[in-house]
Amino acid sequence: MDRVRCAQVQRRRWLGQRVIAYDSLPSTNDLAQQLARDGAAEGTVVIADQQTAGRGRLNRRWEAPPGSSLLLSIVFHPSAPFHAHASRFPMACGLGLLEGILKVTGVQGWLKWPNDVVVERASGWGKLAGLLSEVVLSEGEPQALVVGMGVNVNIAPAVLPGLAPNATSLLQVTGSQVNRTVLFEAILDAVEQLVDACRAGTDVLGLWRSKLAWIGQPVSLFTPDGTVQGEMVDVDASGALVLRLPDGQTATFSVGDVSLRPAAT
Ligand code: BT5
Repeated sequence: MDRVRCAQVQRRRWLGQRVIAYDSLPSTNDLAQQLARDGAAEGTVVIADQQTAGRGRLNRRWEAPPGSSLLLSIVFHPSAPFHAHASRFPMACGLGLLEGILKVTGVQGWLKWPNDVVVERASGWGKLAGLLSEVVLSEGEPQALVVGMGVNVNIAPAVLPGLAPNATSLLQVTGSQVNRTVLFEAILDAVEQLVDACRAGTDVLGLWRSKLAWIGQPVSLFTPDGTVQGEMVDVDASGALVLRLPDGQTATFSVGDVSLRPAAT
């Protein structure tokens, strides 16, 4: 198994100046949250070759065979007003993932709202990566933001269906092994530049929207309150999903899972 060779990753600026690497951890997001509570600087990165309790949103599982993936979490300290800035950093991370993957492998991914990375395959859309953004609270106030990324890099095609029905990997898409150290560095570079741009006043919402899959298409949205069918019209200024419902009205959703629906014939 190749290792992610963090010592070879040249970090000149703030993101990844401190990289804490483990063979195995319960969840990189849990450790990054703990470090953020203990005062870890912005740009601290936690990375592991294996997670024993990797999490997705809504406490779902994130599974990856040891040494096959990039499993990492980044600590951010968004400036005040916290939520205005914090809403853009996960977008910057999603865009940085797309950019790093494209640069190293030539694979053009898309973002699936709210922040998965998907690719189009002959057999349909496949999920290549997922992001998990969590706010770290201190006495009820937001103190830091942790963004976790799980990227399926060298997962053998035969293993993928056991992870999730639509899981894919860079190995499956490209047919070759990808050097995880090189990909790690490219993703950090791209995220660093995008977050710098946010801090300098650029709103990444427009770019993020331009990379969203399925705008204008019929989708199903699975929410904690049930399933909604509609056309994916847009995202609003906060990044929430705007659907046109069958009665012609639009409705906005901030939580849920989207899946593409075949157009009615
Ligand atoms: C996500 O959640 O997609 C966010 C995943 C974030 C994982 C990273 S790894 C580093 C950091 N530390 C953590 O503990 N987590 C973060 P969600 O949209 O809820 O998707 C979860 C669903 O994806 C599961 O219910 C499965 O169906 C599916 N799934 C699990 N493992 C997968 C994989 N390797 N590839 C594709 N799909 C997967």
